[in-house]
Order: sequence, then structure tokens, then C-alpha cells
Amino acid sequence: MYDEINARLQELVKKCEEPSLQEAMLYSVEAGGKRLRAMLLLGACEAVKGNYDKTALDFACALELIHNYSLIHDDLPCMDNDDLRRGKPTSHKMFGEAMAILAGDALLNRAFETMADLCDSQQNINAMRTIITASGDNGMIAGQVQDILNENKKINSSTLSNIYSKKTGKLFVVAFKAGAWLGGADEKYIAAIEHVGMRLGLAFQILDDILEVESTAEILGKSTDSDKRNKKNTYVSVHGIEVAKVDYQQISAEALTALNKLPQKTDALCDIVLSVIKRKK
Ligand code: GRG
Repeated sequence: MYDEINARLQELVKKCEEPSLQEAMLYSVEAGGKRLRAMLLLGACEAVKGNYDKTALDFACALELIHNYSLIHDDLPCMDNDDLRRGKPTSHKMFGEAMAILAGDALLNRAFETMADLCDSQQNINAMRTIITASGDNGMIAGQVQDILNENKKINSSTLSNIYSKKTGKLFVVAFKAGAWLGGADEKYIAAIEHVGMRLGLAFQILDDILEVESTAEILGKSTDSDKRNKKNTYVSVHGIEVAKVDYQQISAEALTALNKLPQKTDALCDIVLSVIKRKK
């Protein structure tokens, strides 16, 4: 699954005919992402209909392209101002800000074009629509906006939940939903799998916050990172590390319970969900 996703992502990005833009797009897409969202989409599709086809693979890649665009833009000096992503220089550090913005834009558009090429059935249109909505102005982008507006402010847990459910949660939820649509699931199944996605997305983000705090050696060496930590709202800054760890255990358990209740699931889907919950970095 992982290799198939990588191979197709490369083909899709190589459709770009502008060499310097293609180079910047490929740099991010080939930088070693875990492909969690794409694998969840394929796993959900397989759980419903027993397999996934080339159409589902393209939708999975479209979601991964959107995720990669969001990371490039999130790293920009005007947003999170990060120098490193996946252990490598961020896109703007490698190619400059203008090219990084354009590479992100181009990845997003490649995602839309990839999905549009497949919109020949109602279920594919549903899958495309749900992905566009999740990543759009009432989804991931809204979460990013709320995160920026709340920088340097003390926020409560409900504001943080709202930010997380949109900023990170939406792409997790939509991986499950779109995969299930493509597998031919009914509304009842979609609602059940959506719940798995919501709990898993939150567990993923809390774990991310815990892991960031725990990688102290890396963090303490960089004054810019400690400056950034002061203004960033995270699950750990709002609730404290101990509560974050307890909540993480509980919310991951809820994700697994919801997963186990699904009328159709496969070992592959369960393994992907577990890999999200158990990841170490
Ligand atoms: C710029 C519109 C816009 C949105 C950005 C998702 C997001 C919104 C920002 C990401 C900020 C961030 C790094 C949050 C931590 C959780 C997270 C999304 C980590 C990266 O996801 P992984 O671990 O990434 O799945 P890989 O590298 O495996 O692809």
C-alpha cells in the first residue's frame, strides 16, 4: 500500500511540466511522509468492499497531496516559520518563499484535478466533495485561521478542541469517510467510521504534542523553537503533560472501541489505526 501510494504520487506530481516547480513539488512529496491519511482512506475502502482499486488510490494520493501542501504552507515564515520538516530543510528554505507557496498551490490543484478526472459516479463525487470540504474554509483552513488568531492568547479546552478538530482532525475524518464512500458504504456506516476518524485524529494530535514536549534534547538546543513554544497553544500547554497523557490513552481507547464496533473492518485497517496510535515520532 505504502509503495503504491508513493509510486502514484510521483506520477501525479510529474505531470507538472514546469521543471523548477516540479522539483519543489517532488521535494516535499518525496521527503518521507508516513502516508497515514492515504493509507487510512485505502484501508477504509478495503474494509467496505474487500479491496481498493486505482480510483481509490488516486483519491488517497489526492488527500496526501493536500496534506503536503498544508505542511509546506504551515512551515512558511508567515505561519509557523519552521526550518525543518521531516528532518530536512523546509520547502521555503530550499527553494525560497515564492516557490514554496507556488509548490503548495500546485499540489492542491493537482489534487483537485486528480479527483475531478474521476468524477463519473455519484459515489466518486461524494468522495471528492467530502475531501474538498474537509480541507477548505470551514475545515482545515478554518482550523489554521483559528490557531493563528489565538497565538499568544490563553485559550480554554473547548477552543483548543475546535481548532484541533478542524486543523488536524478534518483530514483524518475525511480519510475514513472518503474511503468508505468509494467502497460503496451506506450513510450508517459512514457515520460510524466518521466517529473512528474523529477520535483517532484527536489522539494523533495529542500524541504529536506529547512527543514534541518529550523530544527535549532537540528542542532545548534551539532558541527559536522555545520562543515559538511560548506562543503556541497545544494540548500540553492547555491541559498539562499528565492530563494530556491520560486523555491520550482514553481517546485512543475510544478510537479502538469505535473501530471494533464497525460492522465491516479488516486487519489491514486495524493495523493502520494502531500504527497511528502507537507512533513514536
Ligand atoms: C496551511 C492551510 C494550512 C493548513 C495547515 C495541518 C496543518 C494545517 C498544519 C500542520 C501543523 C502540524 C505540523 C501539526 C501537527 C500534526 C501534524 C499534522 C503533523 C504532520 O502529520 P504527519 O505526521 O506528517 O502525518 P507526515 O510527515 O508523516 O506526512
